[in-house]
Amino acid sequence: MKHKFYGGPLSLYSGKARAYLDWKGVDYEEILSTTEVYKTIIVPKVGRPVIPVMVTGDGETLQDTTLIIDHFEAKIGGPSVYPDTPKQRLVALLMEVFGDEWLVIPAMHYRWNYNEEWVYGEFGAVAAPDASQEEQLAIGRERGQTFKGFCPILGINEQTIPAIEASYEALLADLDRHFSQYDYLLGSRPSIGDFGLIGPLYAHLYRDPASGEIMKRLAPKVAEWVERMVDVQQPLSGEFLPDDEVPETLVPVLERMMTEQMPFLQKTADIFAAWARANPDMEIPRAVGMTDFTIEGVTGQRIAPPFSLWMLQRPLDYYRQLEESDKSAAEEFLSTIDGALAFRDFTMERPLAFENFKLILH
Ligand SMILES: N[C@@H](CCC(=O)N[C@@H](CS)C(=O)NCC(=O)O)C(=O)O
Repeated sequence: MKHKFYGGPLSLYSGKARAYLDWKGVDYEEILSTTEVYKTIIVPKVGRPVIPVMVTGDGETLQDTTLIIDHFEAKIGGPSVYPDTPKQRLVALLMEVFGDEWLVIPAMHYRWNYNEEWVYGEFGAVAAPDASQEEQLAIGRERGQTFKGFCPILGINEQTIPAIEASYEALLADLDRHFSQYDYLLGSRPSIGDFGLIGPLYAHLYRDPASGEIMKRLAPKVAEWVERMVDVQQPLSGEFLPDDEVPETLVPVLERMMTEQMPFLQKTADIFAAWARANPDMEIPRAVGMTDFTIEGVTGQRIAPPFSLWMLQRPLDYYRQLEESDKSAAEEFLSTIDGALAFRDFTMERPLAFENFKLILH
């Protein structure tokens, strides 16, 4: 049986997994996550309505793009999206966290504040592909409202929007400089970091028409990278740069992550530690409260999601288990990145695991 991939063209994380599956040369069938599919397949198998979901040829259900990717990395072998060398591997893992868990902010802002009506139509087209356009719009409006409703709790509001836009435009400029020299983050092969970034930078920030216009105008090289990522010409091709080189052009991108996202993640970890002490037997909720974040000097409040900590554990665990000489190479590299102390000295009292589609204390 062929692997079945349930997702949708407008979905951020579907874009991440699909780009990977295509690069890895996985033979799969993509099935639209219609209302019927949610009801008969996704919710019964995963326990909640979420995409993407992969049901492998062996009947195993995988949710979470990171687990889907790691499953095929282990099964297929061959060229990997995880570099072998310490600095590149660390940067790739960090960029995955940045794309997956932080760039959702500009992605959601531009989607809902620049493309709202168009997106309703898209939601409808996925939910009920056979319905009339009018019916699709009505269905899409209802379904899309839920997602639009996430904007305020993600920290998107009148005060923060100018800062979110300034930060996104600066990020585009940095990435445009990078992609004018390199095909992918770390050479001619995409890494797990590229797949983290492609989620927000494809579905919301390239494919949504008004967002795509902005990207193509401000950062044409980023738009070309998006096209390379989603329209794979040669699966399993390319190499990471030799000698564990991390291009200089990635430094400002890493610094943006370290100064915007990392302090927020530390606050989230502190709140989560207190929550876990107070609620030892409770199922871990999607958010453990609200906390501050600062972008371009503007401070807002957003939900503190424990899931982001599970993602951050990947680069943290990798960094902390490095053997001496690799560790010093990584440490020396981090010392050149403003704000990276927040990562190096990150404190997480309660490690997390993600099992059976749920976060649990480790
Ligand atoms: N970290 C997950 C996130 C999946 C996710 O949040 N998917 C979105 C659509 S792109 C969704 O279904 N959200 C609905 C929800 O989580 O309630 C992954 O990598 O798969």
